[in-house]
Amino acid sequence: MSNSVSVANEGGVAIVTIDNPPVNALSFHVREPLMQALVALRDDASVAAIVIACAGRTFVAGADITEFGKPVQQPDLRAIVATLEAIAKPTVAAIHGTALGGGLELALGCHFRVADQGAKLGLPEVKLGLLPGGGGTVRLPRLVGALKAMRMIVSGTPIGAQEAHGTGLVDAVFEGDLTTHAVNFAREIARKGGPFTPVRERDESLGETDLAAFDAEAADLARKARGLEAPVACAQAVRNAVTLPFDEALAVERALFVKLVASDQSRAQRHLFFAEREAAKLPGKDVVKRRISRVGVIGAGTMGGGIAMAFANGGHPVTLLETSQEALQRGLATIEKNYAVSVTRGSLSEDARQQRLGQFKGSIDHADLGDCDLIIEAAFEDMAVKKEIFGKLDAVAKPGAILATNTSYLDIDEIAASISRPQDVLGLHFFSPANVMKLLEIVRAEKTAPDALATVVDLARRIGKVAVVVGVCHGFVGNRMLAARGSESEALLLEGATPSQIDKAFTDFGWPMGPFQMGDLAGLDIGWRNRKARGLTAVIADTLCEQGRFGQKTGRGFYLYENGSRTPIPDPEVEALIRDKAAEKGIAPRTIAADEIIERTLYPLINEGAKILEEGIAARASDIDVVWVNGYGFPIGKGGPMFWAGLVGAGKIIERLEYWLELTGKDVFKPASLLKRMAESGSWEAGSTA
Ligand code: 3H9
Repeated sequence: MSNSVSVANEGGVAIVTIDNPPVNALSFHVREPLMQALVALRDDASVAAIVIACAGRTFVAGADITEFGKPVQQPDLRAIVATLEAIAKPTVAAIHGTALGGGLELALGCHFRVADQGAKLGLPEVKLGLLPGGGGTVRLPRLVGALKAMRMIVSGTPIGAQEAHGTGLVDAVFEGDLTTHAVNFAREIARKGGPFTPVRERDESLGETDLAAFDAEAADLARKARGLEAPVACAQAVRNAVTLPFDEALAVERALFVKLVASDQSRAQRHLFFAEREAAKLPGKDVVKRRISRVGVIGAGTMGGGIAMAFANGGHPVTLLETSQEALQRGLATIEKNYAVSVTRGSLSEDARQQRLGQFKGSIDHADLGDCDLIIEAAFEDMAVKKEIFGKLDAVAKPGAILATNTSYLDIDEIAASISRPQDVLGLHFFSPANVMKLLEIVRAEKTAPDALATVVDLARRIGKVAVVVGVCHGFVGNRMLAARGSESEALLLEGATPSQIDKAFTDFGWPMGPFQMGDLAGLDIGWRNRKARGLTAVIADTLCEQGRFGQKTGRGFYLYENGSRTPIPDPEVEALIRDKAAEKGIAPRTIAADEIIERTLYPLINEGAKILEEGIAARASDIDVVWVNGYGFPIGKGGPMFWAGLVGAGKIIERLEYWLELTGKDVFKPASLLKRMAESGSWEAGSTA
């Protein structure tokens, strides 16, 4: 056989082992020998049963995503599953690790599935803008029922082995050596004798489908999909499994898959899949990482508390430091409350709550940070405050401890230069709420040691964060680009758009919310303070803040919020204020189309991204996409600002930027030279310096 597929015969049970590291994806070099092996075993009289198993850390985790968009090399997965399903002797999939996508579809081609107790099974294609294209939408409902199948396929979330057993997806769950158990299982089944019913013929649970309930839930899911095509196609395909004959439903699934795989949305989502993995890669892979056990967090406010929870959730003991017992107790009480809410909601078990709370140690003495391997300060955003804290850390932290600041804007090189160990200093810019938001900007300062950087990149991944390494500049990648967007949002207000018109243009584009809803949620006072510190103004937002309108927390901001509700209500007072300010500036209001709102706000943002790349603040255009999708809600179906710029065309973006530059004279519209090179070469690569 080939290196990727091998066959052994254990007393009449054939074991077909797939070995294609790292995740046993069904690449062409696996499919070809797998098909040959199945055909040979089908016709081999010495074989009474067949087990399909995998070497390494997991069962097949899916089709090979790198092959999408290229001509399909036969045999494809569908042909393999059809061949497998037609074998008259019993076939058993032995699942450990993750049976995902095409991997689970392969297992659904078997008569039986057995799983290791730690295994996970799912069809996550929707996360790549696809639907399962190897028969998953038609076979899974036949085992677990249509409603459960739709939920699994539309969410893409895998289920554990025990749950899979309960739903009928898995026939047995084992502890210990899975292949041995699977062989014994197969032998026993073969001994009892057939006929063995393939999944395609098992439609007992389909008859129970309540189509009205199914359609109601599908409609709700479609609404939540916010313009994404894949979740809608997934639900449609599962419905077909109920209403159409098997082969017809399979043919429609195929047609939908072919359409989606060629769509911009799926291309965007596949781009993001690889971008997130690429972002975690640093040059000089072999650097020895530092050991991180205890983590210190300075500041028990919203940010510090969230950061502390993120590490406790990741299994790290945490020392939480405050300036007074009172502030410390307040911070710890909030953490306790947050965990209690998770238990009430059912997302955390009582055991896990106690275990996590057990990780915390509170203190008001810097000396207690002496046994921490990583210390993150999340104190007030002020250079003098930060320098004072770092001075204290310099005195108490153990040698080799990594000293991090959670600053959103400040110059980390300046902080590092103020202490005796700049090589240990870096930025860890978490996004609020830090225990929930996935993005972490890791800021490499001028003197940060490579091993310190590699350590936090690795650590971030282990606590479930999506990490992007960025360089030092005001606002790093995310907030610097946000500022470029923000100044134009305000300008559009003065020219005649209302906050709700602008926000609607954003949500229609696919954002979860627009800039003004976002500002009200985050608190307008944050940006106000930051602008004042830098001598900047934003006339509307500043006036709202002067009136005490800080957003949701004060019940009033760009919108009104009644009785603690989070639903924004347009406020005539704010609209009058905008008109007054515009009149003061001599700006006559005009009607502004949604297209203009998008290009005036997003093209400057992309332009700033190009400048960031040019300066080497981000290493890759795809890193910027990862920041925007995971930290700011950029629509995944558009792949992030830089990917989307490629779809729109850099030439068109430059043309529009130049138009607005001529009209307004503003710097944000001055096209970056990298944007011009992108227009010529079609690639951001040309200017990437890091
Ligand atoms: C599908 O199956 C369609 C079918 O329905 C129809 C077909 C007709 N292909 O994530 P990791 C690479 S769609 C190619 O860091 P982990 C990944 O890029 C597919 N490459 O590991 C990385 O490469 P590198 C449905 C893949 O342990 C390396 O493997 N399946 C694939 O944290 C390690 O990955 C999915 O969507 C792939 N399918 O997590 C599952 N998968 O080292 C996608 C991974 O060069 N995969 N790579 O950066 C995953 O969710 C995670 O990789 C997994 C392991 C949970 C399996």
